[in-house]
Amino acid sequence: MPLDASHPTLADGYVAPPLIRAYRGERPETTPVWFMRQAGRSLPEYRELRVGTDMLDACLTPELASEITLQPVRRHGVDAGIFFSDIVIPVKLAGVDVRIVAGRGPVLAEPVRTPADVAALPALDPTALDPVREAVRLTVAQLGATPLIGFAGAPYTLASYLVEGGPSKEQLKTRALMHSDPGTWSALLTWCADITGVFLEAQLEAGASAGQLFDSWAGSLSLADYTAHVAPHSSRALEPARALGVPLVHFGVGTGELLAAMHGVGVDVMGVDWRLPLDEASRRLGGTVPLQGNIDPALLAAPWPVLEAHVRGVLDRGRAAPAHVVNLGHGVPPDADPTVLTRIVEFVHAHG
Ligand code: 1CP
Repeated sequence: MPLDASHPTLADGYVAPPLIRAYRGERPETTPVWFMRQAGRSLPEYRELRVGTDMLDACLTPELASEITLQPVRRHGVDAGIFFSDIVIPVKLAGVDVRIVAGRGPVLAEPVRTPADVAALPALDPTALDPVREAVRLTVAQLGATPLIGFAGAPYTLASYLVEGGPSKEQLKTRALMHSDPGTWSALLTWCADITGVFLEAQLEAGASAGQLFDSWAGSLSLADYTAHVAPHSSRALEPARALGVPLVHFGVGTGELLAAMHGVGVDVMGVDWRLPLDEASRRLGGTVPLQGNIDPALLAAPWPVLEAHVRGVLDRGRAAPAHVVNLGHGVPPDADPTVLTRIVEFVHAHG
C-alpha cells in the first residue's frame, strides 16, 4: 500500500532533509548524525520523566513516548529522532507476558521453546498498535523538518529473547532450536517476522520517514546459518515497509562477516558496528551502499582530543562509501556524558 497523502514526505514543498538524502546515496552539505539509544538513561530529563512508570507502559503512553523521543533532538541537535519504543513492544501487544527488567532487558514469564509453545503464540490484532501510531503522529507534528526514524527488531533477535527467556550472550538455545527442529524454527521466525513487520509498517504509515531493522544479535551466527535460517525471515519482515518506498537501514553487532548477506534482505543502508572500519565495510559491499556508523561507544568516556581524533577517522573512512550517516557502533551507554554527544554533533556538522 502506498503512503497516505498526509505523510510528511508527501507534503507540498517537501525538501528531503540531509538524513534522507544520505540514506538515498547523496552527499548533503553537512554529514548527518544521530545516535542509537539517544533517548533514554543517559539523559537526566529522561530519568526524571520515567520515575514511577514501567518501561513498556512508557512506550505505550503516546504523550510520554513522544516527549522522550523529542528530548535528545532538542538537546543535541541531531539530524533525526528515533522513535522511543522497544523491539518487544509487538510481542507484548500480541499478548505475550514480557517485561523490561531494569539493568537487564526484556524478560519473558514463559520462554517459547517447544512446537506447542510456538503454535500457541497469539496473533497481533492491528488495532493494538494504535498507541504506537498515535505516539508517532504526535512526535512528527513536533519535529517539523527533522525526520523520525521508525524501527523494529529483526526476527532472529526477537526470537532469541523468546527462546532464551531473556537477554543472553550467545543465544545457545536459540541456535540449537534452529538446527534440531527446523519446522518449529521456521514457524517461530515467521510469527516474529509478521508482528515486527506490522510494527515497523505502523510507524512508517503514521509519519516516520525511514526505518531501521535491528538484528542486534545476528553476529552470533555463521554466514551459512544466517543465509539459510534467518535472512528469508528478515526479508519477510521488511516486505510491508519496502512497499512504502521509504529508505531502510539494517544493523547488527559483530556482523562484519554478514554485511553483504544482511544487505541482501532488501535494505538501502547498512549500519556498521565499531569493529569494522567503514572503508573495509564499503569494500565488502562493493562500494555501492550508503553506510551508517561507527564511533566506538567506549570512546565517549575518553578525553575529547582522543575522541575527536577517532571521530575524524570515522569521517575519513566514511568517504569510501557513496554516502555516510554518522552514528555510534552500538547504543549510547547509560552512563555516557550527554554533553559529549552534543559536542560530537557540533563537530560532525562543522567538519563532516
Ligand atoms: O533512542 C533510542 O534508541 C530509544 C529507543 C529504543 C530502541 C531503538 C529502545 C528503548 N530500545 C530499542 C531497541 C532495542 N531494544 C534493541 C535493538 C538495539 C540494540 O541493539 O541496542 C534491543 C536488542 C532491545 C532489547 C532491550 N531493551 C535491551 C537490551 C538487553 C540485552 O539483551 O542486552 C534493553 C536494556 C532494553 C530496555 C530498553 N529499551 C529502550 C530503553 C531506553 C531501554 C532501557 C530501559 C530503561 O530505561 O531502564
